[in-house]
Amino acid sequence: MVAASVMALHSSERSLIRSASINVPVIDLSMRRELKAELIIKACEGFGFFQVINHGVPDKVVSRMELAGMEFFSLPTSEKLLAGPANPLGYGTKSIGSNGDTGDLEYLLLHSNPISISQRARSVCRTNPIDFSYVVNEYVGEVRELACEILELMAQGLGVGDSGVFSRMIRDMESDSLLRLNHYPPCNCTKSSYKHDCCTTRANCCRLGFGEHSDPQILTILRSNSVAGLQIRSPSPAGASWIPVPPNPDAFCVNVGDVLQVMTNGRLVSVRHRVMANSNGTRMSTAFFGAPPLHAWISPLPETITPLRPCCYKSFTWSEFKKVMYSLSLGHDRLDLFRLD
Ligand code: GA4
Repeated sequence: MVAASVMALHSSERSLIRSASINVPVIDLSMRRELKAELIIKACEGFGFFQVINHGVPDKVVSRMELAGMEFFSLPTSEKLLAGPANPLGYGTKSIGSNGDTGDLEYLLLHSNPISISQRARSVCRTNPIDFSYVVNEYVGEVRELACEILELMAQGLGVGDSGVFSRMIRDMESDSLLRLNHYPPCNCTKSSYKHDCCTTRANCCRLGFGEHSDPQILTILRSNSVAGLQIRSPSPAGASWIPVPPNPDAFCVNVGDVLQVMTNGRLVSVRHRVMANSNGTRMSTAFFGAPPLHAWISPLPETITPLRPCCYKSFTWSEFKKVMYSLSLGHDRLDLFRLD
């Protein structure tokens, strides 16, 4: 399998970044409902990605989660390793998945289920597992609600009769949603001498923190501190480019996952994205991956199948899809295997 993520970028790749001058959509959730729904659908058809502001998640909940994350990553390595290895849940460093992918990061991957959180908390925060579980559950509760609100707006914007068709899967007690804390060390390129030959400017490091991929689930809600690095792939047929996502402490990033692309019969796109290393500081991000229960059937909704857009995906369960995704490398276009000819 390919272990390409830590590799330096090719010069043609770097020119793709410089040529991108598109801004990612920012949607204000305090707007009126119809307008929000319309703008969200436009953003998801065009990019599969947008940022939300005035989202209603209390700052306190976010800062408590970020502090708990920073405290964990500041522990001595020997202690962090007690919460690993990530197989797939737990603490991991450099290695992503089990097929040879690597990145310049360390991370903690948790299931969103409260029982799983409290079990994991015993090895993640041995001094105060109860507080750690409380903070994670509180954060998961808030971002899950945000994901559900957005999914209900999407159903409305798509004209789907049952507005809970996506959000119900994430609200389900058996939902397989995950929470991932990523910690990216700064790259050590300096102004006078760039550590890596390929770096053109200090702020534009060529090292990959997390390689190109799409998220397999329904919807991802991501937050980061103020250190940049996230880039999304523009789906423009005129020539692909990487669009940098500016960090915004007031916003959450939202991206469409593979399952939502299938359920909307390809109308909403599961965006490919990656994280570049950065010399300006340590980046920390927290991603909630809203997923269906293992036994849930995934197939294009009848409302999204039209004579102009015939059904283009097979039906499958989330459990079947997971098996396939874990057998492939990070950047693989796994949806390709579920396309109808
Ligand atoms: C990408 C999105 C999430 O971070 C993740 C990742 C998962 C993992 O790190 O274990 C995977 C990757 C992600 C997709 C392909 C497989 C599985 C690593 C990998 C190579 C937690 C997820 O759900 O899928």
